[in-house]
Amino acid sequence: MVQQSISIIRVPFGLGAGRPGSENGPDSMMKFGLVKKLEGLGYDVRADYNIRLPEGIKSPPGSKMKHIEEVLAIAALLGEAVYESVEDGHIPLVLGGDHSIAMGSLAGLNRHYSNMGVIWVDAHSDLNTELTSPSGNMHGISLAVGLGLSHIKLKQIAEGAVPLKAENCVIIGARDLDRDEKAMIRSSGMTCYTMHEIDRLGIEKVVQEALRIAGNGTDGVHLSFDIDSVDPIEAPGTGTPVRGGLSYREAHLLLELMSESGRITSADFVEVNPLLDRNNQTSKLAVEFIGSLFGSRIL
Ligand code: HAR
Ligand code: MN
Ligand code: MN
Ligand code: MN
Repeated sequence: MVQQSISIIRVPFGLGAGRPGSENGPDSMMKFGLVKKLEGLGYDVRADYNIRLPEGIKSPPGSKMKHIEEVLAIAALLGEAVYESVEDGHIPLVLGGDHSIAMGSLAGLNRHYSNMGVIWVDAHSDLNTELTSPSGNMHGISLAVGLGLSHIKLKQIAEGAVPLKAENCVIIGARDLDRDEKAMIRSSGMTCYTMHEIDRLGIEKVVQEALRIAGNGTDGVHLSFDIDSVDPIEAPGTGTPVRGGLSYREAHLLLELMSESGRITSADFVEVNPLLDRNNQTSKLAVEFIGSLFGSRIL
């Protein structure tokens, strides 16, 4: 069997969020042993991408969406890196940064996969557009961009990228949705498992269904994991914590089931904010969770 290789792509960028700190996420996850953990699981690990904002890119003051030019510049560079790594046969593992960077992952992956499914694990749905965003924060619109619902199109980020199909996109863990986002979920026909459904159905059933929906007729499944999906008791180090989230055990099982399925072809881990953390517990948790996604088992 050929050894599988993971390409870690660091994106130390936090301007898509409303508060600073998530730009330190990649370094923090690296510091708490991510490479060693993945190597210990038998992967060949490359960590050669570090996506940085080029000099001189600055949004005009007063634009409704804050730091839009910076976000789009990072997305274009990340899209290139993700595309290159997946074309080279590596599994892209993108470390954020705030969740606006997912636009870059989606655009780049979209050039390689012709019909990709997405599982978006998040307290939020990130389905605002520039018209509906209550905050102007770019991390609140990234899934809308992926679905072609925003004026910002994936093809502006990576040439040839087409929108995702709503029928192959699934949100898990939602519990803080804006009014227009709720309408968007209903009208788009995508699947959203809120915490309410997780409580009623159980996380195992939800994950099985999500994998089925995102995997149905698709040639790849991208997992975009926002650490604020996890309850702030376990993951306090994040910019927009919302109580009532996934327990440690639910999040852990979710990632193990995704690993077991063999369906996940790339992943983002975003919104880890070391400045807001307590004793680095969120960074360490993220490293542990990435291990679960890549096959770490209790026994
Ligand atoms: N829905 C709100 C907005 O658009 C809050 C978004 C919160 N951000 C995230 N993304 N962490 O998941 O501003
Ligand atoms: Mn190469
Ligand atoms: Mn998010
Ligand atoms: Mn979120």
